[in-house]
Amino acid sequence: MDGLREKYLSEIAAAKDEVALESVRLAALGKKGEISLAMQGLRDMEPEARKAAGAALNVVRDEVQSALAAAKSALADAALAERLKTEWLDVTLPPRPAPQGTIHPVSQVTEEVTAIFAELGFAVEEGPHIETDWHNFDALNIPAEHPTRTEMDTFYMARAEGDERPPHVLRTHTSPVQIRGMLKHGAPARFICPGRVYRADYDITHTPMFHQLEGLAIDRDVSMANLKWCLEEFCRAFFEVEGVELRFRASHFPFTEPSAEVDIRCSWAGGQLRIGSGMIHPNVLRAGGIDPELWQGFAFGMGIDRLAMLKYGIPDLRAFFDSDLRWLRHYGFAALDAPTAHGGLGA
Ligand code: 2U9
Repeated sequence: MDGLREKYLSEIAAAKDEVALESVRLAALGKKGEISLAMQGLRDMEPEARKAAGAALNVVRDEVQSALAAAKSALADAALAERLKTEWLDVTLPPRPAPQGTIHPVSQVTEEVTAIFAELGFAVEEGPHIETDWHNFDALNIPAEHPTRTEMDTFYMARAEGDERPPHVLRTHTSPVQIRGMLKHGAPARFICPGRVYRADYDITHTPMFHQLEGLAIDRDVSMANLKWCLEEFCRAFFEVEGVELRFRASHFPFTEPSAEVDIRCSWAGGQLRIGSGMIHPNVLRAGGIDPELWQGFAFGMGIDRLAMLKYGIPDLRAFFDSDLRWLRHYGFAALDAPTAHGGLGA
């Protein structure tokens, strides 16, 4: 008995892994294992001797069994500890590789203005960047001889040879999106159109592609008073200052009548923002399929890039489109820093 006990306890202690341990278990306690066979051998013994040997053998079997269980759990613990050494993960570390890009100020400001106008009940409309000249000019009451139509200002798309239809243009403002929105939804309507626009212009303050935000509200009795309140409310929310100074002065646009320009003094940025606005011209309402005898509306337009420059103190417009990662790391925003009206809009 002692021989069996010593033999298996030392084999168990020497087993290096669970496979080795299993073969010790089989050798000792398997169907043909040494201890199992010895227990079967008890049957041929005299009752007295069987009783004593049986009891001793049970003790050995129990001891070997519990040594096996203990060794098994120790080996499993050791295997797990070994795995954890290579598979640990510090979930408090920032993600790697470190993100290279950030949210561009234009994207951030677009989200900000969308959040503000959403609070005021404006939906968002989007449309094509390549437009028919009807949607971009005619529908907006811009006469055929108007200077913005010249190739000096507008990018015209080439037509195939022999195709005599008027050429498409890269939209010069987001106004055609508003025409499409009016044709699609009818009146009453309230939506904004943020997006890229294109003009053949390049100097310190102009880039051939820039971003506009336009908006309109059409109802039976919408007035300039509603327009003024709306723009004041917007400026207060966007610049997050109470005493924003706004000045309305008469202006002229083909698509609005009467028209007003709003100058916003941004003393903190040492600059000024101009918002064009007015009551939508009856010809424009008609082009949008809306009866000007029944409905009226206001519209406004402003530059998103300019909004970003003033709010975040970015001096040079052209750097917006240089794709310079150092600039983007400096002026960009964290991806999880999404603007909401309730959570604070800016950084
Ligand atoms: C429809 C009817 C009217 C939108 C308007 C302006 C005046 C305007 C400029 C400001 C700075 C463009 O980015 S900018 O250069 N915009 O002056 N925009 S009224 O009027 C509309 C638009 C669509 C159907």
